[in-house]
Amino acid sequence: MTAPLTAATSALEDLLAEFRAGKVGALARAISWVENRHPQSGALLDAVYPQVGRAWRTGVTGPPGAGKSTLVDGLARHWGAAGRSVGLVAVDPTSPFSGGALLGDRVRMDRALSQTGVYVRSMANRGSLGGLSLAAVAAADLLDAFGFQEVLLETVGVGQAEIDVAAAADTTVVVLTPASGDSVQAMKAGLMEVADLFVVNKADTPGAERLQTELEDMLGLRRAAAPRPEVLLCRALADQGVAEVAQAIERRRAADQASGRLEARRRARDLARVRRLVVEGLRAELWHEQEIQEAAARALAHGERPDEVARKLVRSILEGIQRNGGPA
Ligand SMILES: Nc1nc2c(ncn2[C@@H]2O[C@H](COP(=O)(O)OP(=O)(O)OP(=O)(O)O)[C@@H](O)[C@H]2O)c(=O)[nH]1
Ligand SMILES: [Mg+2]
Repeated sequence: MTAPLTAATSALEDLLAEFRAGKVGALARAISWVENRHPQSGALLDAVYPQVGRAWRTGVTGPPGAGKSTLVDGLARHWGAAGRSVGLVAVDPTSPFSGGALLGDRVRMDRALSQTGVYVRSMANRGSLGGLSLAAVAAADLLDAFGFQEVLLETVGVGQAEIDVAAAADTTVVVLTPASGDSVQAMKAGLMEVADLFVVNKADTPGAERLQTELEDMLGLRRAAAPRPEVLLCRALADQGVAEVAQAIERRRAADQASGRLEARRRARDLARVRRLVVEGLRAELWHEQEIQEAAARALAHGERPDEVARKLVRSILEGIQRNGGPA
């Protein structure tokens, strides 16, 4: 067993050396490691952790087709032109009607790629939702540790996992469009709670001002105490209003930094991540245990109820941990 272990260690060391030397290829490989749950990905993230925390993270979320990629592309170009290095994680859109959305994203983002200092990485929307979120957040950490000053995270805001990813940012931008029902969808999906800033995109189409007013009214009712999100109009496709969105993001984070809200949010983010990693780790460790599966199958075959079986199993697992001296 010595040889494979040594090989794994040196693979990690080689990757780290190249990563620290600023090689983009090493960054790409590092992200693949976390995406594919490479056995050394935990050690990799531990090793770069001291360099994490310098970047500003902006999450951009919203319904499919709202113009998130177009806006993100504009923000990347805006910050790139201002001399800031930008790293971008786009969690692949799943909109069934677009089919070629990923390719579309790549084509639109090529403009950003051609700008020096902008790195774009797409991640596949596959595996468990929790796994996706964790991989995307880990990718953001890697971009941060690599030295990018601005880290952008694009996710489709339709499910809880995407909202979690958005909540993993320092500042969360929710993109909506005047297309009917978007404001209702925003409330339903819990996007109202995660948003630090609303962008009403496609303001060249009818109903944009009305949606802006609706959102402002809702925010006035719901969020009187917390800092109230600004609601901006934007035409991302024509690059109109994008600079204003960037400035609003900068205003918001300066305010959150001054108030201590940013620090609190980063702490909450780390805590949530530990919690999810623990759950995921336990699930991976335990559920594959042949014994547990067999015990569950036996109990069910004896007519025990699923809830009862689960309770008993949890109790016996905890007893096992205590016999072994408790958690480390
Ligand atoms: N009219 C109009 N169309 C826009 C605007 N911004 C983006 N679009 C178009 O809206 C469509 C979707 O844009 P994307 O940027 O791919 O939207 P998205 O939210 O990233 O989409 P998914 O990632 O698939 O959820 C594209 O055809 C864009 O050209 C805008 O300001 N006005
Ligand atoms: Mg997109």
